[in-house]
Amino acid sequence: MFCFQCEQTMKGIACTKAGVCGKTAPTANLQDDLIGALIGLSKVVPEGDTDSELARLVLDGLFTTLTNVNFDDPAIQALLDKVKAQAQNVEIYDMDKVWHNENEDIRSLKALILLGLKGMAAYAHQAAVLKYVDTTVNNFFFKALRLIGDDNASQDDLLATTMETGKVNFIAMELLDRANTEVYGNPVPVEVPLTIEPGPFIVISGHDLYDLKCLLEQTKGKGINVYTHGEMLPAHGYPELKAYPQLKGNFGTAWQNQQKEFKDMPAPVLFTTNCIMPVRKSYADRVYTTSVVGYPEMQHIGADKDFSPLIEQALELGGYDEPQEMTGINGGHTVTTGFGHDFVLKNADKVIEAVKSGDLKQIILVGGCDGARVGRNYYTQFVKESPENTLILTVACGKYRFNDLQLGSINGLPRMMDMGQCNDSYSAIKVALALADAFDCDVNDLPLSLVLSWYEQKAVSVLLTLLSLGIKNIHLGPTLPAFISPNILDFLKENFELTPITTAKEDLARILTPQ
Ligand code: FSO
Ligand code: SF4
Repeated sequence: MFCFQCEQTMKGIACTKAGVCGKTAPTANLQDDLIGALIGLSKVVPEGDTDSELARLVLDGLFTTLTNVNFDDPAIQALLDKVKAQAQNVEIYDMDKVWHNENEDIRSLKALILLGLKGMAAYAHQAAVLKYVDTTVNNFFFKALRLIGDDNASQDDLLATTMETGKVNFIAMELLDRANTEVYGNPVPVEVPLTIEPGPFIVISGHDLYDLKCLLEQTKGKGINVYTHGEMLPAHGYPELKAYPQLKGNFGTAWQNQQKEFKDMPAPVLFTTNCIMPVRKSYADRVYTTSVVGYPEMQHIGADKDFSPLIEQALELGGYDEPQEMTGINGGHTVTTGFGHDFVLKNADKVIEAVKSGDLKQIILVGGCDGARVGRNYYTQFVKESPENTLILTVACGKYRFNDLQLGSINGLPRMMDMGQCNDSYSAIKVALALADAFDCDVNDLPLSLVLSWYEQKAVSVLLTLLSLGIKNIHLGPTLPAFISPNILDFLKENFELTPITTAKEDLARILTPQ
């Protein structure tokens, strides 16, 4: 096996014997075959003519191979068979030609494109579930896969396609934003309790709001409470979802703590997307997967979204007898979310006024994934030490490091605003572009800094989007991706001023010093 797609890759180089994430070598090889088959398929499909069913298969295939999504070989094999059945002459492209390409810059660019595609597939998949599809996005998957499978692809072509991946991912994120806000309404700010009430409950993890909606419908009037987990937290802000009285609060913190947090939980948990970790015996009887998620021997809920097995088990287990006062990482009892672009832009005058009066010196997006690496406490320190004249915007699961802190307010706006899941980076970009308009300046001249944390491939696609929009001076951590070669890194540093994080103190000082 060879895999270096995520931040926790072995020794910062690659997993070659088994994945640090728990992925076995046979599973990794099967996933490579699936990608190879998708590349093979892209070569036999007429260009620019992808029907939506075929595109959906590509989304399923790519999403399945994201970090912490599917560990179940029979499920991956079934998808592989489905791809091969699409045309008579689908050849499985040998992925070793990518992973072990003797030109490390070509390998690096092909990896950047492929991993960006995987992230984008996750977003397009979530949108497609709500029947929102986009032809440009769908066609691009095939075009980019073809290029990855082209042994003579030039560095220039690959570089151009890397940037195009970012551009198209922006369309995919916009599509998903439209899907979520049109179907569930524009998010509104909401305070979410971390206390678990007595009685039966179900925990729902991952990013898919449709799965949550189905679960809320099916638990109506059954005396079962529903708690979000991980990236599902921002669901509380959507009017159509928060209207369900049994959607009570949020359970636990970010994905990497699940093995500890689910251990004694008297309730079932549903994984709708990443991040599922190797399931420990202590809670294996309570884990359910759906959609592209899979784990050996766990019960999988199919496309009919019949959640009755979870509902029955929740009732049987009965939940806690007493309220469980759980807290965030910093001891807080509640967290807030729901600060999407609609809310922030409606309050843009307050932000603009605060900047003009000097009350607000810098807006800082501290966003991205969480993970197990110790160095990630940088993000907690960064937010804790950010001065009172800064506004912290955040997205994705890295926020669990600081989202229970009380940071006060500026001009009536909370100093920390959770804009949502990683895909809601779209909201942050939309706000940044609108502010640039209002100040009549380039987005890079705004009092705005980006301090990002990455873990898996959705972060890669978001980073490519930011670069494709010409957004510079991004601070990236906790470590740099193994798949970026020294030359490509130099290119990114020179052209986009991409900067590795240092210490919270140093980076804050640099960000807050006028250039
Ligand atoms: Fe986190 Fe996992 Fe959203 Fe990622 S839950 S790490 S960027 O999958 O998707 O932020
Ligand atoms: Fe290793 Fe990450 Fe790949 Fe898992 S997903 S095998 S941890 S690089």
